[in-house]
Amino acid sequence: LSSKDTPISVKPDGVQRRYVGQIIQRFEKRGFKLVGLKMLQASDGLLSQHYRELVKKPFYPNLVDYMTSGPVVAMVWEGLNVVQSSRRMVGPTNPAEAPAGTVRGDLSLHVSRNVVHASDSVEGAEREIKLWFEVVEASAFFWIYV
Ligand code: DAT
Ligand code: MG
Repeated sequence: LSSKDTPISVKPDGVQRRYVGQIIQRFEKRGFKLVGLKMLQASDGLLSQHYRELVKKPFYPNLVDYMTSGPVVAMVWEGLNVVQSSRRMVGPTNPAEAPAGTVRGDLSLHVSRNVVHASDSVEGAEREIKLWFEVVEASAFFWIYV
């Protein structure tokens, strides 16, 4: 794992609203490289580890209902300063505070339907990649996340 990798996920509302392609395009245009991609139905167990700091929050049951309401498109992106830069591209947690030009600012309105996930730190990115993906050597020259 490298600090040049970060997970980005399209949440169920983003998939349902057909935003997967647009979201991928934003990160490709910026210059990041897609190194992992899969569609999956998140389980309660996976989410309780992913959102382990939030399980006691009053909104947590709603968060799980939302995150399990349909498939998620989970990705890993690679590139210079990708954790911080992708987080900036995604925008603040609450779309009401997200500037236009950010994914959340352009595509969403409400904190409980904020379209994408991005990690907020290198440590968090590493932890989440390990939780959601396996890394495999695809050839002598590169590794991919599956
Ligand atoms: P982020 O997704 O920007 O990293 P977070 O890690 O603090 O934000 O929270 C994870 C998700 O939980 C967030 O995308 C939406 C939901 N959430 C956070 N705060 C919330 C709140 N006050 N009310 C409802 N949902 C909230
Ligand atoms: Mg977070």
